[in-house]
Amino acid sequence: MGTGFFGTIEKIKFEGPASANPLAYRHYNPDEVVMGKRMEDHLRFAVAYWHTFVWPGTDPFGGNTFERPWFANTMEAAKLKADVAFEFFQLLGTPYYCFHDADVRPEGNNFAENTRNLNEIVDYFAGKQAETGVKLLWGTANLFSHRRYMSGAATNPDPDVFAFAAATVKTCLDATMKLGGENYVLWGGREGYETLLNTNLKHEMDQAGRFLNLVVEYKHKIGYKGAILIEPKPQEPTKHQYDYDVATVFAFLQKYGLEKEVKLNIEQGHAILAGHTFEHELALANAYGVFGSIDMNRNDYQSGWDTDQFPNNVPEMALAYYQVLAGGGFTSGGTNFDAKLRRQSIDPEDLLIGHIGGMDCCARGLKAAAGMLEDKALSGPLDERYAGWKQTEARKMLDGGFSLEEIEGWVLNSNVNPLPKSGKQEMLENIVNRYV
Ligand code: XUL
Ligand code: CO
Repeated sequence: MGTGFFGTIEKIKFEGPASANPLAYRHYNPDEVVMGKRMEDHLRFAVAYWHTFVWPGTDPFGGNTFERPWFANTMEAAKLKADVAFEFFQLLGTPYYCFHDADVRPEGNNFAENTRNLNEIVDYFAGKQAETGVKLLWGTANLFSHRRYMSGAATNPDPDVFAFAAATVKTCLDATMKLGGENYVLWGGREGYETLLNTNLKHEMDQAGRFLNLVVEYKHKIGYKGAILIEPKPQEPTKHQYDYDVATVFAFLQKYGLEKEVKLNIEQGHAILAGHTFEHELALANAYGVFGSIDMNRNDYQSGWDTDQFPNNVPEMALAYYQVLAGGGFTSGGTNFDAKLRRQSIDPEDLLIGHIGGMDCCARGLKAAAGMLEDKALSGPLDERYAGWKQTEARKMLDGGFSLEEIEGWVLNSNVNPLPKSGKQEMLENIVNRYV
């Protein structure tokens, strides 16, 4: 017996591009083979528990617009929420989900109560996962909503908060491992500052470095095989977040000796907030060897804020999946929809429709990206542009075989006299438009 929350809606099926059924996939066809791999195995979709089942539709001017029967701080409500969530995953056919501890368990009065509640719900989830085959893409700890975290968690001036947060991450890593979670994510919720007037920046960075080292040490101690991922974001909630973007996080990882231990979960909307394109952030993570997973949710380009909307811009997604595929595709990572409905979308079916649209757009982006890669439509011209570096002298310049004086000698003796060449941007943009 189901919960009845989604009424008579049945499992969402692929009906092809001509279908006008809002409760069908037009492009996401899990078994379709793209570049030798099933679409489902490429995209590895995950539903975000928090936005889909916890967010009540508030904004700064108004309270809840969503009324869900599980909105109560009790274990009974948490289990009803889990029942609905797993029904939802099955209706959509999404293979994965993600959660924060605070999304899934009632809030307790202290650490011991929180842990007891989390463990009870983890056992409940384990049963649901076994029943349905749905898997955990990543777990994480909410170290930002409770008022104890108002001045940060790992970077709080108060060591008691650091300790509470560290102990909480331990329990969440235990929970993630128990549920077979393939990654553990740390987004630096309130790890940042509002004003330097009350902030010892160097002390806080050292705290954050120690905190992450503790997590990595514990991961190895318990033999957790999943990836530890940091999710960059430049601002919101704090004015300046320490994990600003991929470049900033990589420098942080290097400084604290973690660049081989930790990878990145890159969110589309956060990349835009940082003044980058999503593909820039993905390309940089690939270049540094720290790409892990993605949160595929966009912002409203006019609002300049983190609106966490479902993706709907196929050309942007094609360029994003191009980077993902060019880097070899996901290993432990996947495509998590860290996306919420608009607060007027109050019907249960809206939850499905939001995800269906996002999944269809991702599928179109993936197919376009695969087409470009298979045809070498972009990599061909790119290889040609850099072909000069295959020459003997060029290789010597790069691999240390030439000093500055030797380069001077080569330029003089061979009369090196470069001629400018077209960058062909418009031609390349037109090529992309042929595929999307
Ligand atoms: C916040 C955000 C988080 C993380 C998980 O902007 O993206 O939901 O994805 O804590
Ligand atoms: Co996110």
